[in-house]
Amino acid sequence: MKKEFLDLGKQPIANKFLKEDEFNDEFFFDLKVVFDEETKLVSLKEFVKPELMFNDDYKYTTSLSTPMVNHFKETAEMLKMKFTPKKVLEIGSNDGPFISNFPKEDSICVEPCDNFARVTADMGYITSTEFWTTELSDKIKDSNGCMDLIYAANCVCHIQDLNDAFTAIKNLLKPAGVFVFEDPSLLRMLERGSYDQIYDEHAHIFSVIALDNILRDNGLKIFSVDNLSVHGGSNRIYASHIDSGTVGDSVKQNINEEMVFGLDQFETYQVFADRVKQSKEVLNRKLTNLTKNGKKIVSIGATSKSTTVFNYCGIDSSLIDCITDTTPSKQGLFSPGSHIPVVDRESVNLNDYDYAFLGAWNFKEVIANKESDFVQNGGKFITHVPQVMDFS
Ligand code: JHZ
Repeated sequence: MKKEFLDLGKQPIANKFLKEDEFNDEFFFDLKVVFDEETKLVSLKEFVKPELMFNDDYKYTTSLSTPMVNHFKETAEMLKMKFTPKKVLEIGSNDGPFISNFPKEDSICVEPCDNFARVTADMGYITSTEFWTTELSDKIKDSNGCMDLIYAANCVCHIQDLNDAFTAIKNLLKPAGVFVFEDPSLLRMLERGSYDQIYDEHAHIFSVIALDNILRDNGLKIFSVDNLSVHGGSNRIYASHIDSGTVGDSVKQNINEEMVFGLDQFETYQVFADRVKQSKEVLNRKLTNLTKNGKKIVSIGATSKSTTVFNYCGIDSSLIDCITDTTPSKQGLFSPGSHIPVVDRESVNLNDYDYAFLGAWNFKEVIANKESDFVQNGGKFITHVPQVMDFS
């Protein structure tokens, strides 16, 4: 049985930055979150049609994030060393920072956002623009055979029908092949109070407990887990066919840690929901008081996460002047739902502001280093993770 524990209100498409003339037609849905007592999976109550989120207009561009480009290069080198894969497939390849580390003749991309699929196709990789399904895995199997390595980063948690997604993996994985995927960690989200990991694209937030249950139901098993710092705390899951190889200690350790925290218990999520409600009140009050006292606030990073925060906490352009973002395709547009202008960092003198909210709190150190001049001039950062606070 699925039990609801959190209601984040009406939310728009998190990555759909808008022009002013699109404000009136904006799509909203109820962002509610449920816990499945049986599989222990945390999911959205209502899924948004994938085509509304992942299309030719998708804005999140992986290669514009230098820390993530380095992360994918290191990950690719590590996987090559560990598994010496020949045939590689990446699901959700975006503009290719992971797959570009593998030879074109033996690698395949799956990317339903046409704007990014064109990039990897132009680089010379076979690229399918279909969503990841059993049907697609059949087609790839017929034309290219089975894979040694199937990889996906920040993508499996976007797939609504996990049973179909994992059946498709099983179908296309060689008997000794590995399926490696990384997504935000539910444990880190609960520890850090980072409820903004929840938005339309994230159909599920994974615990190792739930993934182990669902992968096993589909003839696969987890044999290793890496805990990563990227995206505010993620897990990299290594899975294989259920009858292949042994299970490493990291799997038991992660499951134990999650059990001790109570990720298998509904009550844990009720406690989290109370913390989220409090965080909303404190953040709204803080920004409102600062504005009343004549302070000017900017936000850094027009993230999917900040779409959740701004819409849930009722934060709009009366509280935050503008959002700076390094992604050219977001600049000149307005943030989803809250309609705050998104501008190029270079067009803003940060010293005109008293406070900078960290929409991209997951890059806190990178941003604080870049913006040391702002702090030297008396500027302060505001974050809501792990709790609402300012710091310099
Ligand atoms: P970032 C996206 O989430 C969406 P978002 C997606 N669903 C997902 O799962 C994760 O990524 C992986 C900008 N920036 O990475 C660049 C600055 O402006 O936190 C980005 O637009 N200045 C696929 O959107 C944004 O912030 C900077 O100094 O929550 C960061 O987005 C830096 C470092 C970044 O992902």
